[in-house]
This record gives sequence, structure tokens and C-alpha cells, in this order.
Amino acid sequence: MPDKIKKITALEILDSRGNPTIEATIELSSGVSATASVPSGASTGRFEAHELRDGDATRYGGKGVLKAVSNINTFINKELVGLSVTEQTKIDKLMIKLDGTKNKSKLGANAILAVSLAAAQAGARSNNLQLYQYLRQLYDPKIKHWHLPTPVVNVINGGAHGNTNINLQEFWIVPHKADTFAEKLRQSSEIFHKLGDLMQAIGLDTDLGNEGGYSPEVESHHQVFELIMQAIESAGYEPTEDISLGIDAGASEFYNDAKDYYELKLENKKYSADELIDFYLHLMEIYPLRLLEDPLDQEDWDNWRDFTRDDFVKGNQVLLIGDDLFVTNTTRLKKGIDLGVANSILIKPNQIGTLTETFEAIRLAREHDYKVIVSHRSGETIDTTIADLSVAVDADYIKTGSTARGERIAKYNRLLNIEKQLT
Ligand code: 2PG
Ligand code: MG
Repeated sequence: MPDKIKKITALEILDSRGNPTIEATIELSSGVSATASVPSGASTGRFEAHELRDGDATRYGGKGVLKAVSNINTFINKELVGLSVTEQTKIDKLMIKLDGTKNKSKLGANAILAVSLAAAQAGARSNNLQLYQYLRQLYDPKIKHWHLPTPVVNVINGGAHGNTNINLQEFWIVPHKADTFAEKLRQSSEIFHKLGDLMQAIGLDTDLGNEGGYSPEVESHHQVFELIMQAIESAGYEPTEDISLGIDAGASEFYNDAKDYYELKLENKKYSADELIDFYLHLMEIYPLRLLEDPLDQEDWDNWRDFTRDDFVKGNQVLLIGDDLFVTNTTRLKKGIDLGVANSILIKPNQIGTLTETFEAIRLAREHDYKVIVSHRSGETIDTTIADLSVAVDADYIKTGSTARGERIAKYNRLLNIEKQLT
């Protein structure tokens, strides 16, 4: 007998920034139940699915999610009760239809995703499968091998993620050489601690930003790269050989739409797109910087295309990763594919709002040889679904913060457990 959805309930909980978010619980006819919660961004792309917040200034400064909670408890519960929990596509499509808007603004993408993820958790449990095994069946059961993603570890938090003068949003160390996920994580943690020691020695603040990286005031973006390079070496690793670097520029945050320039206040400079690309190319010449997320604005398609065609980018297999650009949305990704824009996609389930649509974006990316990076949000919970998702879809990378802060470590620890199960 297929396990049927008996009841869906939701609760307003807090995320890692102390802002309200949603936890959904699904009870099944067999007595099995499962829970999932959803994250929330700070540097949110303009084309993301709608995160429904109450806007009632007397609660949580307007950020409450009681309407979205109520949408789950009433409309969504009523629509889905009685369905077999393993019919994930049907469940997701019914919620999309019930919402009826283009960007899920009626029920809220946060409400819809919480239920979509809880359904997958419940489906896995009901089938006595690990979540990554169950998600693999949903994504593509023909893939037989198991491979863990390489973490891109965000050791310095700038932009919207820290109280700092650093404009580029994230600085990553990428431990691409080690054989196992556990070794990659160990190397990252060692380098992260060395970086903290180096910073402390020169009087920089080592308090942590939203994603668990350090968030100091610095002299320039170059200084940040220099510190990271030193930390890699003093931890006993070879930059380039063992560890490469990446950034999420988060460029939509420092692009002036009205006047069409990019401004890095820390450098005291305004840049045209061409000049900003030259700034990145210069960094790539002096540092092993090989992964760049959102180097340009979310609507700057022409310059994205020119950057993608650049000889250095092509010759060095630099990853240009679309986050705000693609927002895990097949329509925007298709446009990028047609125009020859970027070669990698960041995958965030809450940008699109259901697991089924997340899979569609990943499948489309794979058909066109785009690399796949599964990602957290800056506001997280201890939900670890993205760890399982990254393994299920055979992602190349996972981005889930530095090697500090519980909500980030929860994902890393889940991956350690999955690796252990698979070896
Ligand atoms: C990003 C994300 C996650 P936010 O820009 O890639 O690092 O940030 O969740 O704030 O959008
Ligand atoms: Mg980003």
C-alpha cells in the first residue's frame, strides 16, 4: 500500500540570522512523519520566486511568516491530503497550480518549498532509504556511481553578509586535489584556522559574518587574497596545486543600474563592465582564482557573454557561475545557454520553490555541460537537505559556508556521514 499524506502542518521558526522562516511537517498514513525547513537570502536575486512575509511591522519588523504558515496549514494541506507521498512531481505541480502565479507569490515559495522538501524526506523514510538515495531515484536512477561534491569554503564574508568594508561578497578556498570529502574538509578547516591566526597577528577582527567566514575591515581586496594565500601556505598546502580560489562577487549588489557602472567603494573606484572584467582578469593572473560567481549584474547579459568568451577564461577553464543571473530557473538558464553566457550554475531550491523544478534546472544544465554547484543561503537552518541533494544529482561542488557555525557545519557533517556510508 502506498504511504499516503495524512496531514501537513507548519511552524514559524528562526533562521541563523534570527529571522523567521518555515518548518513543515508531513504525517503519513503509516505513522511515519518528516520535517523540513527552508533558508532565506540577503543578497536576493531580482528574479527569484517570491518569499512571502507578513509585512506586519509589529512582529519581527515585518518579517514574520504566519501567512505562509497558514497557507500550508489550510490550502496546501487540503490539496495534498490523500496523495501518495512518493508522487513528488505531482505534489509539486499541484502546489504550483494552486498558487497560480508566475513567481509563487500567492502561497509563497517559502511555504511551497518547505512542503516539497518535507514530502521528499517523508518519501525517503517511508521507503527506508537515505534521502540522497531517494533523491537520486527522483532525479535520475540511471546514474549508478556515487561521488561527493568538492566544497567551496567561504572563508571571508563581505558585501551583504558582514559588517565590513569588503565589497566582493565571498572569498572561497577550493580544495580540489584531495581524494576524499573528509580530506577536503580537513584541509579547509586547517586553512581557515591559520587565516584566523594570521589576521589576529596583524590586528584584524576575526568575528564571523553570516556564513561563518571572517568579516574584517581591510585595506583592499588584494589584501584579502594575500592573506588567504599566506594561510594556505602556512597550513602546509600549495596554492594552485592543492587549493584554488573562488569568489562570489555578488555584483548585482554593487551595480548602479541608473548610471550603468559598478562601484567597489573599498577600491575607491567606479568601473565599466569592461574595466571590472579587467580587474578580475588581473586577479586571475596573480592568484589561482578559477571560480567566479556573479562577476557581473543579473541583467548584464552581453558583458557576461563577452567574459565567457574571453581567451583566459576559456584557456584556464575558469568557472563563471550564474546565481542571481539564473536563479535556478530553466527559462533564464535557457536564455543563458542560447546566448553562450556562463558555464556553471548555482542551484538554490528556494530560488525556484520546488524540488521538481530544481531537478529540471540541474538536468538542463547537465545537458549543456554546465557545472553544477548546490548552494545554501546566507540565512540557514540546521536542515541538511542540500547535502543529500548535492550527492543525489552528482553535483560538482557544494557551497555551504566556512568551516564554522552550526548551520553550515550541519551540512558538512552530513556529507561526512554520507561519504562513510558510501565507502
Ligand atoms: C549567494 C548566497 C549564498 P544569499 O549570493 O550566493 O551564499 O547569498 O543567500 O544572501 O543570497
Ligand atoms: Mg551568489
